[in-house]
Amino acid sequence: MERTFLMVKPDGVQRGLIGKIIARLEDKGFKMVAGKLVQVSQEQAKRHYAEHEGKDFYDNLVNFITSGPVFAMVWEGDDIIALSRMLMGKTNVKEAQPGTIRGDYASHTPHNLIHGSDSPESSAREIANFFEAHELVEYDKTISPWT
Ligand code: IDP
Repeated sequence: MERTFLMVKPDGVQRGLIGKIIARLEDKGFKMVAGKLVQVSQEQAKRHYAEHEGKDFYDNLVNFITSGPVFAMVWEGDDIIALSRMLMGKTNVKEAQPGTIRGDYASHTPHNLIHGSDSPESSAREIANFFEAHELVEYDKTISPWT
């Protein structure tokens, strides 16, 4: 079972899309194990986007992600890192297919509504940047054999 860090970005929170985005992940059969509203600090944002430091969009990205609250989450499921990125759609909203979260709701990059980890290493690092271990809830869903 794999875990990933997923975050509704400030545009998604302001647009009232937290519920719709969570519904897509629940509908797919994944399990939320942690979730909270967070005002991201500059330091936390820089840690989160460290791989993009030096790129031309980096300053805008840090400003964007700290511009309002985000909804930070940890989700669990088989192959969830790859599968949740498929549900999210491509980074560039012009390439995000209809049927994906970004394809259906986002019309301007970098305002692409959702972040999702791209590897197990990023997932572990990103979860630790937002959550204490005790905030992750272990529980079973009786439906899990069917998903
Ligand atoms: P991802 O969010 O799909 O994993 P990344 O390449 O990790 O994509 O980029 C992180 C975020 O930075 C993107 O979601 C988007 O908000 C922003 N971003 C990425 N590339 C560009 C760009 O070329 N111009 C403006 N913003 C960008």
